[in-house]
Amino acid sequence: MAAADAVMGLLTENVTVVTALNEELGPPPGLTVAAVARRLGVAPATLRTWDRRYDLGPSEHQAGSHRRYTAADLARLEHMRKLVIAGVPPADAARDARALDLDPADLAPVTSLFPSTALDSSEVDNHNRQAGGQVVAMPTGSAAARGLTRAAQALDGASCSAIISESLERRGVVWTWDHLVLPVLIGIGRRWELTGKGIEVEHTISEAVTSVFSARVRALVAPINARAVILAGSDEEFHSLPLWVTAAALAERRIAVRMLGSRLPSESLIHAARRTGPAAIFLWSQIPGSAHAGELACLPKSRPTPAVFIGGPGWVGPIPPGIVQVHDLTETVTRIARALGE
Ligand code: B12
Repeated sequence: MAAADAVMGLLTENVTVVTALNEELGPPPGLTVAAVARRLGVAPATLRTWDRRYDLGPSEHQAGSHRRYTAADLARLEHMRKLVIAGVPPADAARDARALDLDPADLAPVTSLFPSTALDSSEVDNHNRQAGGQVVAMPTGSAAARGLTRAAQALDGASCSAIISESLERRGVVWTWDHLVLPVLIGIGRRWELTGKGIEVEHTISEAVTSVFSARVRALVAPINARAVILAGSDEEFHSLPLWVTAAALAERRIAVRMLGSRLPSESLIHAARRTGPAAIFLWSQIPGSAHAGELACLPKSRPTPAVFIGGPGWVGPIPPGIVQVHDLTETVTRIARALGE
């Protein structure tokens, strides 16, 4: 009897969910603005603008009800979003999206496109406002930087990686970091600082940056350095992107590194330095006050003595003699290469 009650309870619950879903979907076929916004990762206001300005709105219309997006509308909007993320001006992207030759047979039925965890339109607006994501003003930098910001805000890691990879192919590691990735990271960090929201956006871009730059590092064959170069983050330091970009920039010069990652305890650093006898050590600390430069005085004095570089805003205290603070990627890579005799 108890089991039967439980089954009845579940059934009732399911009916409620399905009813809510059907209400959200409205009379099929058709998706609401909220549903499409959620699927594309853009604000509903953006969809309304695209409708008004570029005639990319919902084509389903039934008297007395809100207009609904069809699967074809959604395909055009997805195309539009991809092009905008890739840096194509919105008017051109919209022209391209409107001209798409779509075969209805290739499109998924609209009812299969909606996730079961539906939010209503006010919830989506609210979610977007809070997400530190979709409603952030775009940076005024290059089209690629705007595209990268949009892709990160849409939690679209694949597009982030594609944009970064394309820039790497064309302009190399240093340019890509200084002019594409860094401004976007700083913008995203500012957003978090102002709202306390958007860690998921930080994670999306961080994963993309790490995977693209680390792939560069792995692709290095026949490095020119015989002696090791150690890269590591200070104890309790989570930020690792500057380490990966440094490794990738060195790989571009055919210099291999021993990447020891973020949060390396001091004893482990000392141990690693003893074991590998490096020519250079580069340590990153991001969070201000989190790393004490004075503690580095206890690094082993192997012969020949390694060149020790520290970078990032996290270091405090007097810097022991022989340790050099570096201030940007170019300086870091140049000094490490010099320490290797390059
Ligand atoms: C991505 C990111 C994360 C990711 C890190 C992922 C990863 N694998 O690295 C995650 C989500 C884990 C994270 C966590 C945190 N983060 Co965070 N994060 C960032 C973000 C967006 C980018 C970090 C980064 O790589 N920056 C690139 C560096 C190089 O930027 P920069 O130091 O500003 O660059 C200057 C110089 O260092 C120099 N420079 C530039 N490039 C290079 C390269 C080299 C080699 C050298 C030597 C110098 C150099 O030029 C710049 C001059 O303006 C920054 C925003 C920002 N402005 O950096 C916040 C930021 C660093 N994070 C911040 C904070 C507070 C945190 C957290 C404490 C809370 C949180 N947001 O979750 C935690 C905990 C971290 C911890 N305990 O260590 C704050 C730090 C504020 C402060 N002044 O204390 C920042 C600045 C955000 C902000 N605007 O408030 N974060």
